[in-house]
Amino acid sequence: MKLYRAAWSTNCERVALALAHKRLDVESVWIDYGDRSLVERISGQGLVPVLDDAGAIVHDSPAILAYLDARYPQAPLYPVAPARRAELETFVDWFNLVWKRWPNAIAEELEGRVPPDERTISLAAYELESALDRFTALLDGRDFLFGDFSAADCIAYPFLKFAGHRDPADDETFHVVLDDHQRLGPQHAPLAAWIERVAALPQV
Ligand SMILES: N[C@@H](CCC(=O)N[C@@H](CS)C(=O)NCC(=O)O)C(=O)O
Repeated sequence: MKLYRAAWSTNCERVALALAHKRLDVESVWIDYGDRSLVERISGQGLVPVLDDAGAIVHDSPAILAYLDARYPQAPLYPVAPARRAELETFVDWFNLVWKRWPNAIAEELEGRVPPDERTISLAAYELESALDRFTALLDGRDFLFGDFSAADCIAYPFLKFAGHRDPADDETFHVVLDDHQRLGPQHAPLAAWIERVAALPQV
């Protein structure tokens, strides 16, 4: 099994957590952001992560997590009960389709417009800060977002970890936005503890 990945990639880290959780052996193929030719050739698109499982090519991190869970059911990432699974999938979709738009919007303003639209930034910043309360509530009385470690933790951790720490060498605008706009207060102690808990888990 091969994982095509790139340095500092949040979406690749999702898969790195899942593969280690399932104790699957994988060869990492590190690509350069400036040269997507290899990834484009094998997957027909240029983004990472891409998984090559003995010729089965899967791209898009949520699709890779679902593929891995179906193909390798040990150490599950999704609940078996249909209602519980639907709840978790709803969280994954909310995170990707709603939550992610806020840091993306801020990063786009900072990188694209001169001068940036302050109203867009402040609205998205408000949503990002407010979401910290929701993640904290999800962790009330449990160690992981949906109880046991699951796809929800793989999906969210690589983005929420910036509330805890950022490697100073990682100065990508999107990551700086996640660092600047996710300030934890004492009320977020369960979220801070979860960040450290997931940080301590293995990754491939
Ligand atoms: N929906 C995709 C998004 C993949 C994606 O945006 N990957 C980033 C790395 S985290 C990438 O390849 N970025 C390069 C670019 O946008 O040029 C997923 O979740 O895997």
